[in-house]
Amino acid sequence: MEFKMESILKSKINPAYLVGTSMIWFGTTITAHAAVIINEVDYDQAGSDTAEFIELYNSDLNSVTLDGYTLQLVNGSSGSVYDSFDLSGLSIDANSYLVLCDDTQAVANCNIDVASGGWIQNGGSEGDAIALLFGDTIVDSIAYEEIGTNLGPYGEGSSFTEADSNSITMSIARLPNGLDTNINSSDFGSACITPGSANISGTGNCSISVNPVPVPAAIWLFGSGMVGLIGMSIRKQSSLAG
Ligand SMILES: [Ca+2]
Ligand SMILES: [Ca+2]
Ligand SMILES: [Ca+2]
Ligand SMILES: [Ca+2]
Repeated sequence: MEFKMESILKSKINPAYLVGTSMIWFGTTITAHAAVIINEVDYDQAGSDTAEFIELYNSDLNSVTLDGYTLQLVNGSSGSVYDSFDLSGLSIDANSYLVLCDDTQAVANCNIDVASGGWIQNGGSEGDAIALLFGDTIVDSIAYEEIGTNLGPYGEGSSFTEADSNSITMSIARLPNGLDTNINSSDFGSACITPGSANISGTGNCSISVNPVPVPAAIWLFGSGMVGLIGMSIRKQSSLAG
C-alpha cells in the first residue's frame, strides 16, 4: 500500500539555509549534507509530555521524496532503537517542513500523529538520540543531554549536551534555522516552539499557523513490529495560542 503526500506544506517560510546543495569550490564538487534534516525536537514539556514533536526540514530547492528514509529513536542506556518510523511514501516540498507529533491538537502544524504521549525519551544520565536514515546509512542525527558510549555515532562529532527543559516552554533546534555543519554542539540550541516553521532562538511558544493542508493516511511501522494506521484525518492546521 502506498500513500503519496504531495505538497505537505505550502508555507512561505524564511529562505533556506543552504546546506543540502552541492557546491563548486575551486573546481571541486562538494556534496554537502543531506537535504532533509532533523531540524527541531520538543521531547519534554512541563508535567506530562503531551505535545512532543520532531520537525524535519527539507532545505533543498526541490521537493524530496522520503522513500527509503526511516526515523529512529535511540535509547542512550542501551544504544538500541526503541521506536522506528518508515517515511516511505511521504515527501517534503522545497524549503518546507514535516512535523511528526503525538497529538495534532496540541502541536501546531503537525502533519502526522505517530504516537501517544511520551514517545520521545527524555535523555537523562546517558542521553538519547534521534537519527534519520536512508537505507542503513545515518544521514542526520541529534544526540542530546549526556552522551554515553552508546550514542557515539549520533552526536555528529561533538554532542549537544544541553537538555530540553521540563519547566520552561522550549525546544532544541538548529540555529539559525536549518544549520547543519555536522557538529551537534554547534548546530543546536535552545529555541522557542516552532513546529512547521523556521526555528527561532529563545523560549516560549512561537508557533504560527501555516496554510491548511490535507493530510493523507499513512502507515507507520513501529520498531516493535506493530503496524499502526495513524493520522488518517483530513484536518485543518491549528495554532497554539500563547
Ligand atoms: Ca518525552
Ligand atoms: Ca520542551
Ligand atoms: Ca547532520
Ligand atoms: Ca521549527
